[in-house]
Amino acid sequence: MIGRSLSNSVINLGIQDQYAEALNQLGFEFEVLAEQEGDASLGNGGLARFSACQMDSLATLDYPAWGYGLRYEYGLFRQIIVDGFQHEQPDYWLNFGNPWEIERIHVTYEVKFNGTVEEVDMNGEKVKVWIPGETVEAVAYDNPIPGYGTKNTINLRLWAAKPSNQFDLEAYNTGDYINSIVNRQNTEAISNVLYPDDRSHQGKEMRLKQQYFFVSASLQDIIRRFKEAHNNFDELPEQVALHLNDTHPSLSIAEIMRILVDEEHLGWSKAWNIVNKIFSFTTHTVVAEGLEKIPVDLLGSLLPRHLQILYEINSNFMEELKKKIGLDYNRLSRMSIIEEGAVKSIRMANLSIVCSHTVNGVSKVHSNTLKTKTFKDFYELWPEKFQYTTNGVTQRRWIVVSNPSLCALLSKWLGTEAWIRNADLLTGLRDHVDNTSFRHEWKMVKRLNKMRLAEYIETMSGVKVSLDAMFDVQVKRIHEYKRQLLNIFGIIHRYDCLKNMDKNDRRKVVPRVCIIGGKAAPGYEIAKKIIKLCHAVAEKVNNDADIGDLLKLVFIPDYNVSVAELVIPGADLSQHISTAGHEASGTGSMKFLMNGCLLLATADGSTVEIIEELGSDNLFLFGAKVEEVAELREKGGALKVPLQFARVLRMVRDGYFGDKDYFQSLCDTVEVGNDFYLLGSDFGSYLEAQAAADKAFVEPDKWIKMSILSAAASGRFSSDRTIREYAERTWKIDPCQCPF
Ligand code: TH1
Repeated sequence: MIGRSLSNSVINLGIQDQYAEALNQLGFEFEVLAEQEGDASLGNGGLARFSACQMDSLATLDYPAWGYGLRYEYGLFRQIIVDGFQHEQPDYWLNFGNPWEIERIHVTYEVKFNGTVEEVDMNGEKVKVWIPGETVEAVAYDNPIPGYGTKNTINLRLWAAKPSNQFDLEAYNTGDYINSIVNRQNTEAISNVLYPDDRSHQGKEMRLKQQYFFVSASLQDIIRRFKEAHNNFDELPEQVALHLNDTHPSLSIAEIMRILVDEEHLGWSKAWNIVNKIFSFTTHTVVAEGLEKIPVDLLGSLLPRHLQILYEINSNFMEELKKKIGLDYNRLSRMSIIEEGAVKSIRMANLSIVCSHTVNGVSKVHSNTLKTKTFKDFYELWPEKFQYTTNGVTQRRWIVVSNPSLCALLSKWLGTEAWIRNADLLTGLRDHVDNTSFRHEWKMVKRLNKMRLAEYIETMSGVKVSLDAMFDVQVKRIHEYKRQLLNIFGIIHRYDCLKNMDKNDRRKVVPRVCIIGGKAAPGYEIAKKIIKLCHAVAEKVNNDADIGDLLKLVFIPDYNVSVAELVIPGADLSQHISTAGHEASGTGSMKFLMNGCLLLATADGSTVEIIEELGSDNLFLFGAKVEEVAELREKGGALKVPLQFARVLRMVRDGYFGDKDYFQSLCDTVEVGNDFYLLGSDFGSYLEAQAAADKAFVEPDKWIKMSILSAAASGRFSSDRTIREYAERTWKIDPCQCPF
């Protein structure tokens, strides 16, 4: 999820001024031109954006790395809002061409599907041969990723599917010309569209095809490069580190075994010894239900040889495991790569753990959950495999590109631009926190960014907002666990209080502009209802002349990377309020932190580490802790819920915001006894945290100090730190500078 590339590229190449000057001479303004560029949205949310940040850091830190992915013709859908409802529109982002990519018409590989496996005799030895039924061609499109302050530029290679010439031959033989052309279109469809589901896996055939297509082309590319310099595979583990970014590419384990055993004839145990030294794996999810599973039937018909290989890996693993733990059948079945049951499936996470030398979590809390719950059995077996590397974000995009005025201010007061390559230097801001002119300049920068955001809000939604109000932002994918509903309930409560307040009391109230943005997966009904409720509440509140500027609610449509670049610098407060134990890491909070935005958050995911850096006095913390959640859930119907929560719920149920019937099922999800994400039990402390934020906001000096300290604490959350940890601990690679 790269977003736009122009600004980032000229900044990283260090030619920003010259480029702007050259454009000027041609009669164009850089800022205006940059906004014409469309976003590359080839992923869903945090996972995909994290990959983009990692690529930027890999390039900047001179690591010899490649990124691989799919060149979807349709990226993540565009969200439009009609009558408060989300509608999805195709993102045909290649319509005007993509100036950043280089088509490598000669870098193509055949990817095969379906067919049968036959056993043939080869020099007296029985070997398995896969006779595929369908062949597709993968064509490479290279997207250069320039590092900052280095000549090093790395490559993001994206694969597009093209029909293979084999079709033409078949058509010629059978004379079925028209059908062969239709088939061609089916094969091209493989890289057509990104699945818009964030975290839900439906066992769709096309998605599996996409995964294998991506894996097969990438591995052929990697092995071809390796073979150019080596005539056997002994050195593969020293020369190649393959990182599985979640389980989506984990079919590569079976694929590389197939290549080494069937095509390179290495023999199983030799191949296995190589394979289990080259893979490392990061899991980005928390709950077991979120883990990817592929139905055996589906896999068997699409990739028959791979299914055999997976069975063999599993059977060897089960044998080894029995030797270690004995005949504990429950545990054996929990750890098996194959899940027996109504739908027999491959557990991709188990596969990845068994075959990787390292299993990474994305934050401290997440890693603890992996060790004590999700993958407890595996942790007990291989404690040394489990590590954590906390996520990060690149300050090049999230400060330098998106907040030029803050960038200038930081360089001025730190006396250097070195923080752009070394974010730890941001701690130097702490030295100036009591300096009044620094604080004043800091405040001006925030105001400028708020102005930019206010203009955008007015253009997008027609709502005029006051710059004196606190800009309170929650932008991320819409999910029940992320609890946008808690935010909306808080806003309803605020509105209700304002309505019941006399004029004198109202004068003391801190005006708020509540900003919510994010996409719901097209099939996720509850998430879509949350978006509608947000609009229904906004409609009522924003048109209430009696309330005026005291409260506004705006939904920012089509949240994507470039919208984030505008929204994040303009936020005073941002919300990261997932039910504790559900957000593996969360990276949005790090971007806000870097931009001097205060956080209102639960102790979940990376927030726990942000607190370690920042101190709990400098953010607004609330809600149940990870270790309390299970007990609260057990209480069920006996759980204590504040009266205010019941009142807000009643208002929605009674149709105070219209669409009474439509919202009932949404209300059911948080009704006492059914409130899995614990909105009710966290509501009281949520309101307290909100009140504390209001109180701090009316003391500008205090607020600005907290804002400066937030940015000063953000260095640890640079993806440069993340990548360095991966390079040193997991991949064991050294920087490798461009020699000329
Ligand atoms: C996200 C996690 O939810 C988030 O907490 C984390 O910061 C981010 O990954 C980066 O580590 C995930 N997004 C997805 C998307 C899919 C499947 C699993 C995850 S986990 C499609």
